[in-house]
Amino acid sequence: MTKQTNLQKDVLVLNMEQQLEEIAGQMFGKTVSELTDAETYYVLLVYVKRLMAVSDENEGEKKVYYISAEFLIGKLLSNNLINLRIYHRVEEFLKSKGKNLAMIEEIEPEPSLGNGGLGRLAACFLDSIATLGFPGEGIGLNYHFGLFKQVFKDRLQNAEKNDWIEEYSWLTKTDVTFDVYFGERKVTSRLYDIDTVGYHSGVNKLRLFDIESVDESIVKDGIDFDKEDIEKNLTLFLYPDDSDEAGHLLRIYQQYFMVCNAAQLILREMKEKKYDLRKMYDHAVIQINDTHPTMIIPELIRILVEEKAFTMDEAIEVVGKTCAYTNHTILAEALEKWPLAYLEKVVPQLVPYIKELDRRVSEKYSDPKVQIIDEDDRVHMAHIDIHYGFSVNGVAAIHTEILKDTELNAFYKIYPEKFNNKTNGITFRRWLGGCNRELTHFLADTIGDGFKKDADKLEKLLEYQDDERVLDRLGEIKMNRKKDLVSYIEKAEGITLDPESIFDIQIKRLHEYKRQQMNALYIIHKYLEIKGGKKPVRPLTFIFGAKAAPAYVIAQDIIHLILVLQEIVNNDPDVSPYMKVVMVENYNVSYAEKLIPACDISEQISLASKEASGTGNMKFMLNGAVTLGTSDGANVEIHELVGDDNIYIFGEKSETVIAHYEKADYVSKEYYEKSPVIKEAVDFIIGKQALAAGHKENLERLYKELLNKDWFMTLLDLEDYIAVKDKAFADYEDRQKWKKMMLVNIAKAGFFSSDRTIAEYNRDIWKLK
Ligand code: 26Y
Repeated sequence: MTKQTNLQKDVLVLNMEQQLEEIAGQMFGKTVSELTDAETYYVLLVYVKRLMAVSDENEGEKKVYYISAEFLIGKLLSNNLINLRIYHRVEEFLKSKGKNLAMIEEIEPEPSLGNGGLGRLAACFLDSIATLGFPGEGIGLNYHFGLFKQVFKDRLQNAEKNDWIEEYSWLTKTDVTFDVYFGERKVTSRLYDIDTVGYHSGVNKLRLFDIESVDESIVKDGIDFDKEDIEKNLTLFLYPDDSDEAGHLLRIYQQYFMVCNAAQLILREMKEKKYDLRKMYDHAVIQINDTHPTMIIPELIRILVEEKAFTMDEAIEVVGKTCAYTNHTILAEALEKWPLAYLEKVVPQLVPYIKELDRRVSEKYSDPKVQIIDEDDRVHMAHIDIHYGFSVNGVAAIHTEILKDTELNAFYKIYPEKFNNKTNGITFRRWLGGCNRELTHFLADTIGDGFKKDADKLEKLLEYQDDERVLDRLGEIKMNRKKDLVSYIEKAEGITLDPESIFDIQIKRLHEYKRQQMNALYIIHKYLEIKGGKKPVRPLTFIFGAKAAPAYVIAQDIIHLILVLQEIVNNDPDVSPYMKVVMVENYNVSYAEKLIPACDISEQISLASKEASGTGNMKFMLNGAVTLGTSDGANVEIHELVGDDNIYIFGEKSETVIAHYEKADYVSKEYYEKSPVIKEAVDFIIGKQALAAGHKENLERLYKELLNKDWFMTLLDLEDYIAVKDKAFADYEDRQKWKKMMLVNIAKAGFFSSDRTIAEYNRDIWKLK
């Protein structure tokens, strides 16, 4: 943090125009006006990277290491320009050269380093950690193809490799390499960095490890590759298919590779700064993002014992005071349990340590629910985190309560002091400033720009809830975003939408618990109503975006059903003037940035107790959408903040749902037989029309699943969902009242700034200066 680097940065900012001309000359032998949009993007990339390289780093005596299998960072150009506070100047300069910055932003490929909420949360956290000036870094893997690219063919999802890394990219190759041992077998890693600059603040780093010997050419036919060739495949994909043993092993290889590198990086820094390892916890706190990085605990203990002359007791104590765990789910299938035999194969050196950690637990506690290694010799990764870390947090109030009361109750009884809640948040720099500039300017003009540093100041907007001019401007801005989205979808999907219709949007990973199938059943119901002559007052537009894990069969079937409905509804001349269905292809962060500002109704309809938090719900609210949701995850807190009048809540509460699971007394067929409305909608799935547009195998499988299993209780809430959704559509017609609801939602969104979340992590867990 020398004066000189500050000066260097100031000079670069001051001479922005000259710098860009110089880089354009060096890279392309052109002046800026002569550049294509693509060339302009690379010139900006090089300039911004230079700027960040000479910016101050956030420094301090203690640092947070956020280890995560996913960092869903999204495109970085505009975010970096915003945080460096030069967006406007760059935009104006480019305009003077006949260029449009928004169009140039489109050129950037989106990094494919995450799959959903957990990864996007990690990205929002990096932004807030840097913005609050905390020293911290993210540590993860540099997946070459990351999450697959989704392509629809024949109304089915196809997975293709997502080749996102270009010659010029935000990645910076470093000269840091480490040896990583899988038993006797040695591989060499290479560290790449991505600078993450805070808003009006210093720079931190995202550390992404790669393997030197990776070979992209082994991927054939979509996303197929030899799962056993670790040296070549280790960092190709995020969550490789684990439906066979080789896939399981590959995930363990990836996880160990990630944490072994993380441990070496952290210990190297301890040494460089001459910190006392016996006081590691005074200088480092490791946040373990779900169980994917759990092996950092035995790995650090192993290194301290084998290489740093710690006793086992000492190592366990120091590591235990350094590591904290975040739980993101209560779904059993997502709580990782690795067979001991697999760990023996991949990382035999860790097994004695895991056994010792298990032995100490079983010596103290007899309850089988808290053991690390169970009777079937499976290692419960979360149990390692809870016994051997100092903090366990859930990601929304209701989620943390469920962890304490049911899922992790046995642990809560042992360690009540470790449990704490950290309700998720989102970075407003991307999810307001970046994706809705017009709204941001309007808010700043109306209530001042204090909200940019202190999100709670958005509450000032409440003073304008009866101001017709403000309400009308909010309505106008929403209409502008809807028009933007309409032109984008026209180009991207070839479907024409009506901006005057109500935009009802559900975008998130495809999972049965999130209940996209319930939304689809509503659409069928509406379709049949319109066919029967009952037309909605205003046309309705139902938009979906979702990727399904390639091995998740029912999820694929749900996508198929939605695409079949899209086909039937949009091509039926009796119906299409009144409703449209679109499932956008390859939903990702960049698409979300276009969809969210254009949304009227935000679908957050998970089965109560199943969605740990959700963060899309927060992004929608901030952009003036009204939530239609269950009492689940952060919806509960949104409800408390905006009050009954500014949200649509339906469905059974989590206690009821949990009781159904405990008693195993939910029978979906009973709901089907009891209700003609439900029956009609479900039967449509295997009716003549659907079968003509879709595939029998997929549709029948889904139909049977709903009737005979319905593990996530779609039919339980369907009637209430229909009633409350119809009410929301009717209320939309009182335009002034609706705009007031929009205003209240925006005004109350401040709580969901990830700056608040990170301040809480720091206050209760990290304790950085
Ligand atoms: C099975 C396995 C390896 C696995 C892969 C990915 C397990 C879990 C995940 C991802 C989980 C995830 O994204 N969870 C979401 O985390 C968000 C941030 O806390 C929550 O808002 C959201 O409710 C939760 O589903």
